[in-house]
Amino acid sequence: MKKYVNVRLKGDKDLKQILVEDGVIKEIAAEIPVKCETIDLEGNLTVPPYVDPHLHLDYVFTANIGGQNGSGTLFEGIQRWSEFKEKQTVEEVKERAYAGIRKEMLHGVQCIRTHVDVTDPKQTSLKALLEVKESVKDYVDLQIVAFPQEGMYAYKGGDEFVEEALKMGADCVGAIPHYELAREFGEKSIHKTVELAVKYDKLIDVHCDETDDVQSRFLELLNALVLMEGIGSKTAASHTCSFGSADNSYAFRMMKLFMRSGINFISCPTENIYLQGRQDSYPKRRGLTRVKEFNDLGINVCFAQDSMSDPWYPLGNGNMMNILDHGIHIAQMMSPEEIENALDLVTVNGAKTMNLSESYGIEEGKPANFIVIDAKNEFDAVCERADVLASIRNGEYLFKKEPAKFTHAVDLLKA
Ligand code: 17E
Ligand code: FE2
Repeated sequence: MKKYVNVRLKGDKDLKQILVEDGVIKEIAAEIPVKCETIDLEGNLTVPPYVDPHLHLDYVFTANIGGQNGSGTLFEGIQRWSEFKEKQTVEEVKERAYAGIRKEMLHGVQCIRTHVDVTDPKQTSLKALLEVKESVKDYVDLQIVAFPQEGMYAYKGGDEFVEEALKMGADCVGAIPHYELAREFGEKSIHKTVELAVKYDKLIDVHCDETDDVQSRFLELLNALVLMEGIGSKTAASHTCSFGSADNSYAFRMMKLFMRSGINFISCPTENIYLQGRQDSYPKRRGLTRVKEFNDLGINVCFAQDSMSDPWYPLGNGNMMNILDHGIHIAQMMSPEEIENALDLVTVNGAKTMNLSESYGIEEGKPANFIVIDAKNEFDAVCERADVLASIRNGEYLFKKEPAKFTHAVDLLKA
């Protein structure tokens, strides 16, 4: 047994103590009179681990392998990747994926959903990520999306590769309707996605309408089908950039339907502000979906990293605070209440999207998984883009680090 003391939980005025037994939270209270090993969290903000619900671990650190993406568009990224992917080996994908996970882990992420490109007859990426998933399970919850990067129908046999991947152990059905060669094929891919999810009892995560084209409305069909099947809460619509360009009369009608289905939204703020708006002159669109409006309506929405140095996006380091910072700026979410709850966008909302709520959260009976942030309250955490000082999983440190210390000139500025 061990006891964490001086724990500052979200929304609590008073510090708490957390008692952990066999990696599980046994009790949370102001004072727990049990004699055991004691760990002092020094009043720092303690929240459930960061969640990155949308990342491409088979792509990480390939930015310069397939040649430069000169136009900076989604479509050139797909072209670059397509030229490169045949050459990779399972070992290489594993090595890159481990490096990507390690980066995220060291920023306090403990739950990752990775898309894995299955439009490949050799299934190199999938084989690698299935192995990786198993070997990292003590450190991160890893979900795998069977993602047909080059289309279910634009790529010959793409739909069959998705189905095969589900049989091999992928957790979620993926799709990319805006990349199919005609609208009808995009729609067909959405029908296929829902059909496969029902058949194999899997979650859904679609790269949906990742374009500025307001005519791209696959989200409407996806939402309608999962609503009718009653699996909205098991479904995520990633990106939905075009919905950020849709006009209000359409958007308001749709948002009512999103509330009915319980569908989840994943926005990738750094990625999409970089990739979208490329054919705009000025004014130039931001490429983000309606994050603020979803959040106001209680439609679940979360932020994700998407890329770490790949043909789509040259930067990215797994620091969810960086993603959050961009997201709340681009989505204009800075009311006192929005700042107070901002961390939800990279923690609990992501966990809900991943359907992890049973094992996620700082509550009695759940695994003792949490991170300690170098701040005394939510506002300072966000305003200072505060670092993660420790990540604790099943009651054990994944890492612990000392807060930054300043010397010399800063003494002159003492209050
Ligand atoms: N593939 C895709 O279709 N969209 C993206 N944003 C990335 C990969 C990173
Ligand atoms: Fe993506």
